[in-house]
Amino acid sequence: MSTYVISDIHGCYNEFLSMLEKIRFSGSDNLILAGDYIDRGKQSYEMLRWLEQCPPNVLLLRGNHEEEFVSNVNLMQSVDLIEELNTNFSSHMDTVALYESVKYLLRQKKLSIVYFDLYGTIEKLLGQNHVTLYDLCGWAEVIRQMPYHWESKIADRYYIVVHAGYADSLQNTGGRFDSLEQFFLYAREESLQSGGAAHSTIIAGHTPTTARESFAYNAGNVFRYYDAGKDCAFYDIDCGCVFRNRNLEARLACIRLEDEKIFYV
Ligand SMILES: [Mn+2]
Repeated sequence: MSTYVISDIHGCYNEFLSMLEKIRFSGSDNLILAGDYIDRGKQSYEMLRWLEQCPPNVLLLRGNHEEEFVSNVNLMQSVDLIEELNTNFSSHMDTVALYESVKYLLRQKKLSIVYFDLYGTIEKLLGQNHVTLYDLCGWAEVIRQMPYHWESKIADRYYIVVHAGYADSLQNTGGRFDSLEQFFLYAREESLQSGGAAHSTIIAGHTPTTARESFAYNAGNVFRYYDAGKDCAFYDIDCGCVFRNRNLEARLACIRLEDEKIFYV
């Protein structure tokens, strides 16, 4: 039995399946997915369908892109109520009309929100996959069940898996985050500067190791940093898979916690 972690699939469903094949993932293994299943990539729909029927030995954690997806769906539901649109949740055409209403109200600056469907994922789900508000609400509900982090002892080491970074209190994070949850979802170099936990290994994603300007740049290899003072290791396993069409270094990574072996596709 092994425990695997993958992060930042971003709609790269085929690569995700290739990875499951490569690690010969089976019913006796566990898999932790560290969030950002959707947006940017071509197969967000396939990922969402996979999430809604994912096997019991898979733990789904939340990424910032999921959090934002829920906000988008919440906004659509609010507009439906406030504008009294009486959207039929099972009607694709009604859902498209509601989407257009939200866009219209945003253009008219009649909503307090600036961003809506920033990556065009909902537009694509509507245009290519003919989804309905019922589908969108179902996926939002799956996401609302997702915890922000997971922790457990494996082979005498304490492991924490989280989307972006881990901190046990907001105190030392310099006031840049409103809540610990925001830190879990959005931390970048802060996860090294003010995050961490004593005698632990943290596995996160969020910052592509293909981004040359980022703290975690490592030419598309998994980034590892060890803080000897805290005895805390930090892994960034987001190797930028979704950018592979414009970056030769980009790929999907997976780490096995029992021996910290890394796999790539
Ligand atoms: Mn992210």
